[in-house]
Amino acid sequence: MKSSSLRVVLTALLLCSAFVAEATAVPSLDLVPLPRKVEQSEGEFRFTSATTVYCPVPQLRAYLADYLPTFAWRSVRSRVEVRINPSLGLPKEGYRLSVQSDKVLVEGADYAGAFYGAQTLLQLFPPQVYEGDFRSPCALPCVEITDWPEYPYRGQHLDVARTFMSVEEVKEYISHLACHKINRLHFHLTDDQGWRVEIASHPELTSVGAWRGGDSPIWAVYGSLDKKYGGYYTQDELRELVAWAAQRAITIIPEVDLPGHSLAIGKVYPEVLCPVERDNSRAAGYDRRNVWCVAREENYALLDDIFRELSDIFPSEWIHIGGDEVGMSQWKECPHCSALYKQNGYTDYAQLEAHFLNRVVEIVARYGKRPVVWNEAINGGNLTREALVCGWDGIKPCRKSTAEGYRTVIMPAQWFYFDMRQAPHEMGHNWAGVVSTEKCYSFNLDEQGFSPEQKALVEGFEGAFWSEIHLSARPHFESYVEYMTFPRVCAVAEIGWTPQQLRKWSEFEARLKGHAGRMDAMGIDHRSGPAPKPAGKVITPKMAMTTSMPMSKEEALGKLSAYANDWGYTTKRTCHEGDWVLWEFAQPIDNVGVELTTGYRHVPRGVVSAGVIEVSTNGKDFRRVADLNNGSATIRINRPTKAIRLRCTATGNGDTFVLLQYPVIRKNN
Ligand code: TNX
Repeated sequence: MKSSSLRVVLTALLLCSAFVAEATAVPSLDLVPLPRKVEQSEGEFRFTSATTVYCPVPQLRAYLADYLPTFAWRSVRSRVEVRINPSLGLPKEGYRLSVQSDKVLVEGADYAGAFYGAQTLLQLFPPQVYEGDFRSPCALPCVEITDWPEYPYRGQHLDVARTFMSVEEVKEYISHLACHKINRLHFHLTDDQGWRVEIASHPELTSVGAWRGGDSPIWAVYGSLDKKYGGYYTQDELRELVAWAAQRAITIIPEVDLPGHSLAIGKVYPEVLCPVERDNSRAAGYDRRNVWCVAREENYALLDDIFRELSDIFPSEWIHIGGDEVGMSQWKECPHCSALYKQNGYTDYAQLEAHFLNRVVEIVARYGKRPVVWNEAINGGNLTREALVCGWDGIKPCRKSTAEGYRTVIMPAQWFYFDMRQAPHEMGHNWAGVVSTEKCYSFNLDEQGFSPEQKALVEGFEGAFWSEIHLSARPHFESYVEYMTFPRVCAVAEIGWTPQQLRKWSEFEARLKGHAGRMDAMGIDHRSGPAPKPAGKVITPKMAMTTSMPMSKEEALGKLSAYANDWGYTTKRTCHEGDWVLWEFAQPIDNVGVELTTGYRHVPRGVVSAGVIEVSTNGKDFRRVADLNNGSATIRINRPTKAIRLRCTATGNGDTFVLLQYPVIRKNN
């Protein structure tokens, strides 16, 4: 064999062995999200206390120093370098990482690229690196990685309106997302239950609008029903968050949800709502109008103030202006809105919504911003194509939005809503089904019927954490938001980062096992292991359920008495003090636990907001055994019991109904 061909064979063998090594001998790196191109080879780079690191990007150096404090941060070139190199020829956010036995080099196409290269580098360390202050000597495996994201938008949504989170909590959340190469935080700052951003020109928005319950004009709902609850961010705090996120290559996109979901601002400035008379008797007198009047010209001046200040706080080129779930009956009843509707020749109130939003688009454009909207905003057909659309309400609206030429963030609830439960017997909503990590990871644009043209309009993906349940879960489940977010957001990160053809659930699942150690070290209380099983066998003893409240449906009480409707039934009005619900058993029940729920299971909405639970052994004399907590109580029955009664001790629950459920009765183990 000639020496040149020998070299070819040897090279081929070497390549082969490198390839085989990758498949078998070389340990899996468990990288999440999976980089585009990874070539592992034998050998390692030894990090010791004498290793120095050179990072000429001060912001990034400061970030890395929290993880790798022992290594001298030299201002001279070192064996380990992390830097920006715009002439790499890689797309935005791309990086190259090379670990050789004598040198480690991370080069990013831009700041984000260098940051992501550094993240992949950290994933090569033992998980303890995430505990901070990492000082042990260790070996990094030799590897060459070339990587860049498939999509420019890899987002996570956070609802701090229903449940407020402190600046420190949000910072921690952002830090955890950044380790997964998530680059957008969609910050849901306003909703019916609270206004959380300080607007200096309108201080009442937070002094009044950030609070619910107690003496607030915004009634309590979703937990904390017996006291005033809320909180908000000052502009200084928000600027601190923006800087924190920017250091982690995350852009915060603030959302002010308009023109619906505006009960809070409507309680502060009732004049922004349509001047319509409503019958509020079903809600014990509480006015629940929550939609901006489109025809009131002063409203746009107020919105100008709001978006001027917001634009100054948030450097993001995008601002989310809402557009979901608008109660349009208020416009139909409003003389001014219906006149405007006629004057424009509209045939659908969705056109009036777009009319309103187009005016808001003009306002944000004045401050150099581009609009993001929820998918309903395009239903009228007249919303500017400038808008970026968040497709949440199923896959159809995502297809519609891309078919109509809108750039779209894909986040249909059935795959991307992290307020849905992760297994059947866990906490969480279920209106969009069970959303396991596998379900989320399985999302595939091709399988969902997107054409190449439609795919080209996909900006990226986003997980959503809505927080109706967060507040009531927190007292007994401090880390609820982490548990609901991780590891599902790891799946979103990979869907957005890694090309579809490189993604495979079984491999992701295996990598996730290794990655779990990193999340542990980060202090994330992520979900893992098998789903919990319910405790105790459920029994359905014969009973009759009655109530003082009028039911919406004739058959309701019969069905509930037969344990027949898992969703519950609504009453015709909210609860009043003195209302009662009674469960009478044909044979006394004993040695059981009884879960009594008013409102949605897992979500304290439509609840009896305050009440007591009483039990009776003879069906006549009752003894108080518990107070309702967020509309629910679990009691232990240890003697033969004929009847259980719920007695309501307050009027109103912020809603127009109470949702009644049958009791869940479990045999004591
Ligand atoms: C629908 S998603 C909503 C939210 C709720 C969520 C609960 C969207 C744009 N609107 O207001 O929090 O469902 O899953």
